[in-house]
This record gives sequence, structure tokens and C-alpha cells, in this order.
Amino acid sequence: MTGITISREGRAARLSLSRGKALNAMTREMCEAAIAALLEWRDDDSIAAVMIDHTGERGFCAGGDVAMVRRSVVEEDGAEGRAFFLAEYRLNHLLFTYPKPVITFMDGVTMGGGVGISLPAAFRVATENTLFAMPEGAIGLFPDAGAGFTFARLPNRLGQFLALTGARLDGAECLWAGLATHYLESAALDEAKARIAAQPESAEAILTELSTTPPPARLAGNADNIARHFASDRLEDILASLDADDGKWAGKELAAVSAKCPTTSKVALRLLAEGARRADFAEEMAREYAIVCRMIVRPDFAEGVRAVLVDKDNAPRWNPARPEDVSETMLDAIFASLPENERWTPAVS
Ligand code: QUE
Repeated sequence: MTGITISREGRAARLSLSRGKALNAMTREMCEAAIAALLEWRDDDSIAAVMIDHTGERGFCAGGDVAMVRRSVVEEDGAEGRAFFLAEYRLNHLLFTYPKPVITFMDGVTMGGGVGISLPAAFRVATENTLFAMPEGAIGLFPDAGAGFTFARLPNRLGQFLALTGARLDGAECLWAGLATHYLESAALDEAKARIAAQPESAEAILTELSTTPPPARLAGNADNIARHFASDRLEDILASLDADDGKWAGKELAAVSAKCPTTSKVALRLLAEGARRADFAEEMAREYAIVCRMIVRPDFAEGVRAVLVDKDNAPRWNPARPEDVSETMLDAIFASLPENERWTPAVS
């Protein structure tokens, strides 16, 4: 059981996440199996496109196997945790640079690592079941798997909003934000996949033809609020701006940001500011890998996973607990480059 089903149909190849009991949360084994298959298909002239989807009912992908990573850092030396992120980020990078079209079906929960394998794809299909989020602030991690690059390129500070609040978007909102390229009813997915397998060079036209008009994107109504309140790269400014607004929306978002790990939020703001200036996705993954090696050994990560996935009390005690106590010096240490022999490298150079 690798948790991933690898198949071909016609001239398309398919990776289906199939680790149902854990909502398809990615493991190192799944990432490595996906990388091996993608490298084989890259040089196979009989394959013209790759589809990524899931089997079973429960959603596309909840993220990464962070319970394993927590065990690795709490009970051992963390090597297994680092090996997982090395493989996960290699997969994200391989998808981003893949020479053949990749189509991702974000049908259901698409969070964390699920976002990481979705956004690098050329075509990203949302449905009425899509539930999209980067919720790492709840577990003391940070928006990773390439989000520092892709979120940095969203307009109107939307990336900063998603990173700091962990807001959940539906399929209509994903299409509105450009996170998805197409919106299909889930009932049309089987037909879309069959037609893409038969005619992979027409993937885009097939998805466009089967698209339906989504309901209005609620998020669009708050775009001005988001751009205004999340304008600063300083967490303290964002909190002060939300706090000064008496409206219901600002109150709700202030509560959301305030509940998240303050170190996560400051890492996210610095990462997105840097990511907007970065030309190269490989450079992004190397930076995120250095950061994740520091973040998983911080007590906030073990505490966050404890609160959300182990004890499920949803009452994490962050340390530092206050934004003003997360210093630039602490962030510098988290962002510092790794020693040469420990750095992230792509699956193939
Ligand atoms: C924040 C997160 C994650 C999360 C919950 C959060 C995350 C993640 C999972 C998850 C969910 C179900 C599983 C599993 C992991 O939950 O990244 O193994 O079965 O992977 O609030 O970042």
C-alpha cells in the first residue's frame, strides 16, 4: 500500500491519491512513487498528459502526514520528517517544471500538501465539493509546498489573507481567485477524464466545454477589505488594522489571525514578500526546505499538531504567544541557508 494508484488510460497517465483513511494526506512513499512515475512518463512519447485525482469519497488531499513528522521530531532525531519534506518539495518542483500538461482535480478537501500538488499544475479543476485552504498556522508550520511562490503572485494581498487566516475557499472562490482554472460539476469529472485520456492535446478545450458557471464567489465581496487590512508585511500592522474596524467581517478575521501561531504568521509574511521577488521555483523550494527544517523542531509544531490532530482540544499554547515577541533575529535564524550538504536539491537537475 503506497497510498497512490498509478495507471494509464489511452495517452494520458494518472496519479490517484488512495490513502483514504487519512484523507489522502501525503507520505514520503506517496511522493517518491509519484516522482518515479512522472520521470518515466516525461520520457515516454506515448504519454501526452498527466491527471492527478483521488479515489474514494472523502476528498482530494488533507495535506502531509504531519502526525508522522511530529513523532519523528518528538521521539527521534527528525530525519524522517526532513526526508518527507525533501520528497514532497521535489514533487512540487517536478510538477511546476513538468514539460507535459498536468491536470489536477481538486474535488473535495484540498489543503496544505494537497494545494502543493495542485497549484503547480497547468490546469486546476474545482468543483462544488472543493474546500481549499492553507491551514498551517493552526499547527505552527507555515504555508509551504510552493505556496510562498504561488500565493505571492495572487493579486490584492489575497495570498497574505489565505496564509494568515487559513480561510477555506469553495470551488467558486478558487475559480474567482485564479487558484483554479476551470469549474466543473463533480458529476462531469468522469467524462472529462475519459475524454482527456482519448485526446490529451485537447485537455484545455475539453475542460472548457464541460465547465459550468459557478455560484457567485462570496470572497469577491470582501476583496477590498482584504486588500486594505492585509496591506502590510508586518503582522502587528495587520492585527491593528483589523482591530480598528468595527465591522463583523474584520472581527471574525481578527479572531482567526489571532488564534494562529504568531511565528507561523511572521514566517509567512516574510516568505511571501521574498517569493514575489524570486524568479525561480527551485530557489523557492530550497528556501522553504531550510525553513521547514527549523520549523518542525520548534515546540510550536509539536504543540500545534498535538492540539489539532493528537488531543484535538484545539487549544494550542504558542511560544512566543505574542506577535511582538517574535523578533527579526528569530526569523533570520529560521530563514538562514542550510549547510551545503543538507540543502534541498531537485529530483533531477
Ligand atoms: C492544519 C494543517 C493540517 C491539518 C490540520 C490543520 C495538515 C494536515 C492535516 C491532516 C489531516 C488529516 C490527516 C492527516 C493530516 O491536518 O497539514 O494525516 O489524516 O496534513 O489544522 O496544516
